[in-house]
Amino acid sequence: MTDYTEMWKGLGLNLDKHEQLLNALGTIYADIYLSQKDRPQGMGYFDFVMSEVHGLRIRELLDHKEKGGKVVGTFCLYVPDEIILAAGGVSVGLCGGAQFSVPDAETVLPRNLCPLIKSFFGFKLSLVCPYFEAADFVVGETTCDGKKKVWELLDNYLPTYVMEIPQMKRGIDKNLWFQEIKAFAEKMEKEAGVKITPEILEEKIKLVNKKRKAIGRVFEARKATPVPISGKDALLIAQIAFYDDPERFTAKVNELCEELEERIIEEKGVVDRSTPRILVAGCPMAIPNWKLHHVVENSGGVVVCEESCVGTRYFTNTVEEGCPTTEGKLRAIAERYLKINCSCFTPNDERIEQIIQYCKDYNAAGVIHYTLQFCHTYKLEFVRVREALDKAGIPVLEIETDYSEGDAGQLKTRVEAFIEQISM
Ligand code: BJ8
Repeated sequence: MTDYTEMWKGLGLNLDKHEQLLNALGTIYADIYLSQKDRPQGMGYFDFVMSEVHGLRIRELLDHKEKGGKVVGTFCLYVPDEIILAAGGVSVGLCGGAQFSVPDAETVLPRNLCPLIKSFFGFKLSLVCPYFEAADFVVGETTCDGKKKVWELLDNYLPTYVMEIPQMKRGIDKNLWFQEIKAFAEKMEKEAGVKITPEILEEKIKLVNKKRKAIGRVFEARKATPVPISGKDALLIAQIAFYDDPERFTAKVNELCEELEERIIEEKGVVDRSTPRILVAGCPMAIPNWKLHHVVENSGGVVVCEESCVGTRYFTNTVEEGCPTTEGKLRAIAERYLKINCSCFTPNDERIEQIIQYCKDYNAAGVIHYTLQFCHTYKLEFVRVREALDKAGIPVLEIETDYSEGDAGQLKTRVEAFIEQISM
C-alpha cells in the first residue's frame, strides 16, 4: 500500500479526522461490497478504485494541476463535463453521501436541511475530502432552494461559480439555458487560459457520449432475468463515473459489460431468477450512500434500475455530434442537458412517464421511491408519481430517510414487508 500521508498533509487535510473517515469507509465497504457472492470479475477494477479513492486518483489530479490543468468540483448533473474537459480541466463530482461530515455542517447550517447538502458542506468544513481540497473552484447551480443558498456560504471557503438552471422548459428557458452554457464555456476559458476550439469540443463530446453509452450498456444488461449484476455494484459504477478518468472508466465499464453479456447468455445471475426486482426512483445517492440498496438486497430483493442522477438520468440522451461550429456544439450541449428530468423543474411529467416505462423495460415488480429528508421537490413530486403508479397497477413504497443509521431497523422492516407483498 502506498503511503499518501505527505500528499494529504500538502492538501491541508485534518489528518486525524481523515484517518477516521478512511477507516470507517473501509469497514463499510468490506461489509456491503466485498461480502457479496458471485460478483462479476470486472468489479475488481471498481474495488481497486475504491481502495484508492483518496490516493491514486488524487495523485492524478495533483499531477494534472502541476501541468497547468484545472480541477473543477461539481454537485449536479446539469454542469456539463464536456466543457470542463474541452478547457483542459478535470471534473470531479464532490461527495455528499456520508453521515460522517453532517455534525460539522450543522455547526453552520440548519439541521432541517437535506443531508446531501449538509454532507458536502461538512466535508469542506472538516477538511477531510481531498477532492474538495484539490479543486481550484466549484460549480454550483440554482436547482433546489437548499443548494441555491448554500453556494453563498460555500463561497466563503472556496471560490464558487453558480450556473443558473431554469425551472421550466419553455422556449425562453431554453434560450436562458443556452446563454448560461455559453457563459460557463467563457468562464472555463478564462480560468484555464485556453480557447475552446470546435475540434477539442467535438473530441470531448464524443468522449462523454461514449461514457454515457457504456453506463447505458450496464443498465441494458440489468434488464435480463436472472440479473447478472447486483444493484449495489451497478450503483457503485454510476457513483464512480463522477470522479474517475473518463477514458479509463469507459474502457473498464465496457470490459465489464462483455462479462455481463456472457453471463446473460449462460443465464448466470447474482440472484435467483425468482428474486423480486425493484426499481428505485428519486433523489441521488452520492458516494458512499449505499444504505437503501444494501437493505433491499439483504431483504430478499434485487435493485434492477435507478431512476436517479446515479442512474438513468446520468446516461439517458447523448449530445449531438458533428455540429460544425463551437456555437452549434454548445447549443447541442444545452439541448441534451435540458432533457434531464429533475424534480426541480415544473411541470415534470416526463419523469413520471419515464418511471412507468422503466418499470416495463426492467421488468420491475415494484418501485421504491427514495426521498432524502427535507428534499421538498422529490417529496412533493411523489404525490403524482404515486398516482401514476397506482393507475398503472405498480406497487410502490415511499422511503424518506437521511444518512444516519437511526432508522435502519425500521427501514428493513418496511422493505421486507414490501418485498413480501410484491412476491405474492
Ligand atoms: S439534477 S436531483 S443532482 S439537483 S440537494 S434536490 S436531494 S434537497 S441533488 Fe440533484 Fe442536480 Fe436534480 Fe440531480 Fe433534493 Fe437535496 Fe436539493 Fe438534491
